[in-house]
Amino acid sequence: MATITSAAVSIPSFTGVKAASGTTSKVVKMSSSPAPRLSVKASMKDVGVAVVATAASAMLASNAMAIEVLLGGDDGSLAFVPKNFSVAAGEKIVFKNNAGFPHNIVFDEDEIPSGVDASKISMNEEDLLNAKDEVYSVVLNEKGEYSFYCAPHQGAGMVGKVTVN
Ligand SMILES: [Cu+2]
Repeated sequence: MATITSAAVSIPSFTGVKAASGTTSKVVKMSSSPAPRLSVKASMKDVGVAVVATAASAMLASNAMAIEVLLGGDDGSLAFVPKNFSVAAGEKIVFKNNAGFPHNIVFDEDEIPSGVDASKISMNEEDLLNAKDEVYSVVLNEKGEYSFYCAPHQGAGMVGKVTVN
């Protein structure tokens, strides 16, 4: 009787993907199809590999769950869209330059959970996203409420709040 051990179907090294994304990495584009195209001529042996690859890409897809926040409204408003939202702990937040830039994202050190270092999740106040669709992404792991603002437009009301559940 053949038995399949869990080791035979385990997929190593994917936990590394999340760790590598870090807390303040700039992401250029997220691919919606992480799995390479599989050849139709695949041999039986390759088919086994393909099944594992499919499971792996499904895992990647769930790890890659992210919320997108636009910087600047389509109507030209200097705002985060949405400006108030919730994410799960560990979910990626992708801030995307849309209109009225340059923008940046700075977390308010007095309005984030205690123990979280604002400088590790913020852009430098001097750094700006200057081009359309340029993104800044961040992963928040501590639950709680975080207030943030765009340094150039804080006075114009470009502020936001995210609740991490
Ligand atoms: Cu701004």
